[in-house]
Amino acid sequence: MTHTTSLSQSDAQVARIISLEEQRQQDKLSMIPSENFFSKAVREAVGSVLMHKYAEGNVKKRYYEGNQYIDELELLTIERAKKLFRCPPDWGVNVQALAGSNANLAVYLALLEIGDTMMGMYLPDGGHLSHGWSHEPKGAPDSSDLVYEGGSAKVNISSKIFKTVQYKTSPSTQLFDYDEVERIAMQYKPKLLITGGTAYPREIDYRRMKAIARKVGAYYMADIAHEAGLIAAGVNSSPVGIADVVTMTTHKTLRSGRGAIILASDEIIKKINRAVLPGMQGGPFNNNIAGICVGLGEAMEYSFTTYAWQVVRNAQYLCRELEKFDFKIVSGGTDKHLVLIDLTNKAVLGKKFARALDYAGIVANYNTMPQETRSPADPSALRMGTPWLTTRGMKEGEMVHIAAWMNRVMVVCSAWGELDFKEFEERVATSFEIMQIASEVKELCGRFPLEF
Ligand code: DSN
Repeated sequence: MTHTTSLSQSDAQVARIISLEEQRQQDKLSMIPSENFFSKAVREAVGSVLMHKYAEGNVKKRYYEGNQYIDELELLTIERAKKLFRCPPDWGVNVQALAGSNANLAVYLALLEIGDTMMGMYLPDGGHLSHGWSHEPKGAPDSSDLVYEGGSAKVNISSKIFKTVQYKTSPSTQLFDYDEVERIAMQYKPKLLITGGTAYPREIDYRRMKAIARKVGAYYMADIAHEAGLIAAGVNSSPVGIADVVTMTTHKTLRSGRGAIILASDEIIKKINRAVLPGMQGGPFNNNIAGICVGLGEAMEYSFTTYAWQVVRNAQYLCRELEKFDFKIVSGGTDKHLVLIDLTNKAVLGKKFARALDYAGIVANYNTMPQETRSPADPSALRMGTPWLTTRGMKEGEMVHIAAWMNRVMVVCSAWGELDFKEFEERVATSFEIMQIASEVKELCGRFPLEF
């Protein structure tokens, strides 16, 4: 074996795993809203020789020699991000944070002192771990109050080093009650107000949030990880130029490989750059930055705007079709790529339904929901999304089939809703009807092949 031997010749075990994963992606409907399928160009850039180079520091201020081309790449990525997200002229960009949580932590380290208070969305309602999560070790948190102060079990590093307080969605609408968010902010006086998360299907009023932050003297950070591509395309509204800092991951709706981008005023971005390095990371992953750069280039094309509109249309159509089968959609619909289904009126809840759907070839994830009464390990809801299917070229007609298949899966497995998880899975795995649905799903996928 030499340095130039191909993977299939040098490591049959890893080659086999990759080939099986390719087949899985090809044959199933990937509907986890935070996933997408990247172009060959993005994947080529990520797999390139750029991964060999150390580039600690910022453009033209590196601690290692030989970074002429890495500088050029990082600068190009920054310029593309500024253009795509329509940054004000006095805003800067960081593309080095390795992932979304790192990006958020870098913002906290740049803007807060240890022990300061941050205020974000309540995790079970659809917030994100990195916005601060702690809870009492036993029992579900009290769901009657619209504010959550956390508990003694500090789960995320953000809650270990900062005080975290969280606002919930309104129990009647499952939407933000901005007056209530303002009341909570006035009471707790956070130094940082955060919006964004993983399962809020509606647009956020960024101007209102900024006004609340301003009123209490807080910075405002908008985490747009999920909807970054929709914002870039102008399909969702943008917090850029409104919030003090905007963070995002690049691999969800933005379809640009794995990584993160931080946008902020030049003054704030300087602090953030220092928080990323030397604050918490070493050398950036240049190959991932190249993937981001290529993805941003793709997102500037007209076809990406069409794609983003179709992502939302597909999600909205899916909601409509699911409602015909008495699936309850959290907040009554979606403005985005994601759909949260409240299964409390069904015989099978999120965890079992997600597993049954996977056997049927539809890959989603179980999720908590507003007013959740169950554990996050076995919650009431199912979260789905349309970014990947839309990349495959699927449209409204395919959503009709998907909703009907989902209903068939629910009808079949409802009879086993009371079984424990292991027994439930055994029934599902041997069900002729589920196998039949899986083969219909595979046939549909075959008509929208992925190019590996
Ligand atoms: N894991 C991501 C998601 O699925 O939404 C968030 O980090």
